[in-house]
Amino acid sequence: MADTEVRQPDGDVSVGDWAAAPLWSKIDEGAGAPDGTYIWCPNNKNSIGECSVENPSNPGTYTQVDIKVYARKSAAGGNQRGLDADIRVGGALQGQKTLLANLTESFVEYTLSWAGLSFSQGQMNSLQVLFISTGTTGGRPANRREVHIDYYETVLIYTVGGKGKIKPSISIKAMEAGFI
Ligand SMILES: [Ca+2]
Repeated sequence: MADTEVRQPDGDVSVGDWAAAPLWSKIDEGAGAPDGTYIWCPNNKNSIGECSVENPSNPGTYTQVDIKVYARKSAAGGNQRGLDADIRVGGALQGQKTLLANLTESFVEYTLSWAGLSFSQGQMNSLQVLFISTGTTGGRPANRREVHIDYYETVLIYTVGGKGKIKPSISIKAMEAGFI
């Protein structure tokens, strides 16, 4: 049985062309509570920013990382502007994914998952999240659009006891409830 733990950005690793530093404190409030302060990538650049994430507080084996990112582009129409994301654990990127190739002008929460992981609590202390603006940056100035992020939440999925073992007390409860 898996549990979840929500963690927030807690430091800047690489600002890139994103503004305004510090980035992490503007995107750390979590899903369901956008505070209106956002970071942005300028309308003439695509760039990668990276933040560290709060350490997990539970021992166990971390098998999946989900992210929830609240993003938009600065105005309707104009250039196609998108956002990709990646996560890094122990210095290793886990595979870049696309949130959306062309963001809307309204903030929307996008989710992505990295499944099939197997990291200890200690290894997950090194978790970092990346935000990668994509799309068109040139053309007529009137068509250029910034990429905005209001929050970037991380949901860590872990199993207590490691290796996916189910604690006896939990499995008995599951049997009683008819789940097994
Ligand atoms: Ca914010």
